[in-house]
Parts: sequence; C-alpha cells; structure tokens
Amino acid sequence: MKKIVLALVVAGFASVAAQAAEMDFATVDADGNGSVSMEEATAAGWEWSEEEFNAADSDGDGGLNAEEFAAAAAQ
Ligand SMILES: [Ca+2]
Ligand SMILES: [Ca+2]
Repeated sequence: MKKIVLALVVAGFASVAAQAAEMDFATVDADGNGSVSMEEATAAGWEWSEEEFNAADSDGDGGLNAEEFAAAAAQ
C-alpha cells in the first residue's frame, strides 16, 4: 500500500511539472495581482497537493510570484 501511495506521489510531481510547463503565469494569475494562489492554479487545471504548493511557495506568502511559478514549472 505504501509503495502505491509513493508511486502516486511521484507521478503527481511529474504531472505537475508537465502541466506547469504549458502554463503562462499571466493566464493562471486570473485576478492579475502578480501572485498565483492555490485556487487560481487549481482553476487553471493544475492539480496541487497542499505540500506541492507550499514547497513551490518558497517565501511562504501563500501565493506564487512569477519567479516561484517558473521554478515550480522547471521542476
Ligand atoms: Ca492572483
Ligand atoms: Ca510566494
């Protein structure tokens, strides 16, 4: 069971990176405040776990700026 969960987590990371690579920051930032919230990313079809989002939010302000977004996309 543990192995299955781990495989899903790994697959999830790979698919997040693939999705992010195809996303444009300005498009995902629906309200245009310069920060992508988990809700905005989810609305754009980007499936985050809370852990993935928090890991990408390196300054911990609860949103991804363009730099954090690009870093997440490059993973
Ligand atoms: Ca926003
Ligand atoms: Ca941030």
